[in-house]
Amino acid sequence: TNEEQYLNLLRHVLANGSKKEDRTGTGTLSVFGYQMRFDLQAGFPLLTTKRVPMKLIASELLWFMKGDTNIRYLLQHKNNIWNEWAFKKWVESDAYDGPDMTNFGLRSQQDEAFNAQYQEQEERFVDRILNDERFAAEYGDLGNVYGKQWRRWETSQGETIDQLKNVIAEIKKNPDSRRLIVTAWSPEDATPQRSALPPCHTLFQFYVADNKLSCQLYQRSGDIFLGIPFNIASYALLTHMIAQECRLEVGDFVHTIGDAHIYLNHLEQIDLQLSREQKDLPKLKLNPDVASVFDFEVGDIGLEGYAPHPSIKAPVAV
Ligand code: DHF
Ligand code: TMP
Repeated sequence: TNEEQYLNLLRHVLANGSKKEDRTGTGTLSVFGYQMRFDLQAGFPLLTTKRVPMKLIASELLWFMKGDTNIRYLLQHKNNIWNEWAFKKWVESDAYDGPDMTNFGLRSQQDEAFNAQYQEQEERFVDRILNDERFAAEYGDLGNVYGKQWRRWETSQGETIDQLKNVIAEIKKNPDSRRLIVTAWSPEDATPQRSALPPCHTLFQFYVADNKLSCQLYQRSGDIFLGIPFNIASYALLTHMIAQECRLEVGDFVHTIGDAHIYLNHLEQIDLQLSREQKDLPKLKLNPDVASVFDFEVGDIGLEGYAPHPSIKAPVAV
């Protein structure tokens, strides 16, 4: 089944992963190169062995599709999943004059008193992004992340390329093309100065056969417990939306991962998840009246029959 693909990835990395240190100082079990395939006709690939918040996946994807890179939109949709990376830029800037937040991700997990300080600073930050437009413009922006790369790619000639719009036009005009690619990775931008987090989903490609639209993602780095369940659902949703506009059925989502890792502070959560029985996958319900992918709003995206096991909390490595 679809969910089995993911559960097998968990088992595979637990059994075969190498102990590997990482940028965040957390430590991981990791394998290099892994592929999953989800048949989108067999149900929407949202995990049922833990609750995955579809509303957050939808608002994040719409944010990318609008070409927006400022977390203000996410916060207005009560979506906090990118806060830490904007906050990091803020506390590392010259304008920040609060208590020292160096390495806040790890320290907040180890030190109660520090965690209280950190929570307070992050709350203030979020408040200011929501209420102070000038502050938001300066410190809410994550730089050259997905929205920018998909919709407003900058060439060395100073032109911009709308990769997402172009690829959709090409799917309609030339569905047999083998060049249906959107890339987020730019060697120029993959530096800490130019993007808060160099794109994890590096490149994706579409494919049409038998009147079905398939999508494959190459993800250079995957946090298997936290990020990957979001990424699977997000690209599955994107494929459904584009298929609707192009009047195609959906085919497969193929997910290829480079460094596929389990953070060492997620092991207990994963044991719990693997002890649970899978349930039936939900069905995605898109408003059929939306004719262009760029017109979708959160309310046009619904799920039917999602009755998962409870969510499982885990710390995110920053
Ligand atoms: N860094 C790391 N280390 N892992 C990531 O997965 C990750 N993902 C990013 C940015 N940086 C990252 C963007 N996507 C969550 C999920 C996806 C995501 C960021 C965070 C997350 O924390 N999910 C929680 C609940 C979120 C909530 O309810 O607010 C989860 O349990 O799925
Ligand atoms: P890295 O830049 O050192 O690879 O760190 C990025 C971390 O974020 C890594 O654990 C992968 C994870 N991640 C995902 O799994 N999915 C995502 O969509 C994003 C943005 C990050």
